[in-house]
Amino acid sequence: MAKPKTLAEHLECHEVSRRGFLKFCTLTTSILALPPSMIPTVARALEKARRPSVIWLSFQECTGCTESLTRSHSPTLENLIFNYLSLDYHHTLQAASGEAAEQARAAAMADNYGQYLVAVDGSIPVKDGGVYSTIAGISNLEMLKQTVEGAAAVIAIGSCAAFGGLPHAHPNPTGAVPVQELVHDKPVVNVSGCPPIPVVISGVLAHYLTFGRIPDLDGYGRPLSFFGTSIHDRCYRRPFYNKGLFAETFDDEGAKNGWCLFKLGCKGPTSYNACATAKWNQGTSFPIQSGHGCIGCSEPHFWDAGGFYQPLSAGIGGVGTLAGVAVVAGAAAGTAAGLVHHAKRKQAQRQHEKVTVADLKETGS
Ligand code: FSX
Repeated sequence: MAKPKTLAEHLECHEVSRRGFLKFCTLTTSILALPPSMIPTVARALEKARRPSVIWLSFQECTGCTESLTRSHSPTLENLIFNYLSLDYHHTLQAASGEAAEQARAAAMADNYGQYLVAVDGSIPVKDGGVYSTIAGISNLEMLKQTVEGAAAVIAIGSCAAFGGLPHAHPNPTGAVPVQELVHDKPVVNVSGCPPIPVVISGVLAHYLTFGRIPDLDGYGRPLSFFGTSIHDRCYRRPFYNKGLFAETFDDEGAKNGWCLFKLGCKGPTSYNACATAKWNQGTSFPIQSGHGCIGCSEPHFWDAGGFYQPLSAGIGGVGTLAGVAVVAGAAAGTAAGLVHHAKRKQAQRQHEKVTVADLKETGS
């Protein structure tokens, strides 16, 4: 078998221009939240990188995660990155079907043993031996076990794979569980969201490609660089929140003036994701910008928690009887414990940034 090529060699074979490569490096640097001065260093690191093989497994899900990824338009990072990876198996996107598809999975596992990445979307049914979802004659449970065995790391894409999601919601008739309940001997990255933001999926892959390791994670196993701050922290409606200006219904003057949606059930203060900064549809908008509160789809148990249109808590800083900024500031953090938690996340994020820059210096020497 031919020795795997470095990215630089692969690009040369495929006649990708230097300009195209540097564009990719610029996007990667930006998505990794590194300063523009790091672009040459990222370029040096990527030139030497080897294209990782990615095996993508889809289990109990609605295909929204793949839909999300494919909603990107050229020339975005999402499109570029698939030139920089070897996506060897993906039920929805691959041309092969039936036995040929399964042969592709087997070949990718054998050829890249110990080095390939497994991306999983959807949860895994384990009740009654996993009979409730099968592919190619084997249960999802068996396919996950087989495929993960020789993997370097696993990326759980979407809230179903990360936390169980909709299939896991009460009464969970198939006994659906997330990847992290079944995989204990490999690193697992949770890219939650229902669906997850495409640039977050590609950002995690870009991080692995650049540094050869998974990114630093929060307490729920999510990459800190995308899940390190709450939606509320980055929300452009935050100044209205701080002033105590809230929409009370979806069609009142407050709503028309773009005031805060907290009283309409927005879960931004307790939801961690990059929607307010990365946004959707090539940075066009995100739910809050479109007039609907955040439903917290990237947090565990969000389906069972429900209450999409109920304020987080009537007592959370006394928003019902607003007396001024100080009161609302209390709601911003939720509780003193929330503030401590938030500070810890910030500290971890700063640490992460230091580590990634240091790693790059090493890799790109
Ligand atoms: Fe789940 Fe994804 Fe929601 Fe759907 O693959 S996270 S139901 S968007 O499709 O798994």
